[in-house]
Amino acid sequence: MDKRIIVALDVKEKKKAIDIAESLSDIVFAFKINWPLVLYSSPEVIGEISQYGKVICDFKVADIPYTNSLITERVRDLGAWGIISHSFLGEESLKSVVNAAKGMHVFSVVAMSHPGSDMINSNAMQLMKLSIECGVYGFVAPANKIDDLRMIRSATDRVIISPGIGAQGGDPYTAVLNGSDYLIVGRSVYESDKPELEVSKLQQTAERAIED
Ligand code: U5P
Repeated sequence: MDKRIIVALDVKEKKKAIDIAESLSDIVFAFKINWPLVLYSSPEVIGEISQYGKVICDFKVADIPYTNSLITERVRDLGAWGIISHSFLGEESLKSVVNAAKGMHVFSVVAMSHPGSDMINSNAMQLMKLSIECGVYGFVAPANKIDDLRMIRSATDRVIISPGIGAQGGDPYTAVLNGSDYLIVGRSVYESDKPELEVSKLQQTAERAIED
């Protein structure tokens, strides 16, 4: 069975991030790096974590096309497998990310998991249409907002990666059943005494949902 878990490494200590990545390298689909880890260490952490698996940079790129290109090129050169971009900035901005990615996998945010995300989530269909036209590889859609997730799944066959499990209330079984391909999990894993056990349990739950 394919690996289904993406671990978000939102920790402040680089050593902790690397230790967790090393211990989970055989059982996760990928690692997700967000601004906190980069800002507490250095951009080179992208390459260092890449030694233990695919790295998706969750930088939610959201700027003018030229700046987006500079960010995306640098992320690719540092060794990332994927990058997460916002889509609400419009076609030119998102296209600049896709073009600069040159083979790196671009995921577009079309809905979010936090309270108050209605402003973006209510425009998810329009953002998806634009993202598909721009040639994104996949989407970020919330695991804890099942109506939004289901609607997004119904509009695409592309890959959906979903945060919002555990600490944000989402249930992994329900998320996979309603369209998530990969579950993004941060605190439930890196705050656990046994991150490997936590990932294994999530993986088993995802497999059960796929079989059902
Ligand atoms: N993330 C969300 N929701 C979104 C998009 C991204 O939680 O809609 C990111 C967070 O920034 C964090 C991870 O890096 O996914 C979720 O972590 P946790 O809530 O599992 O600790």
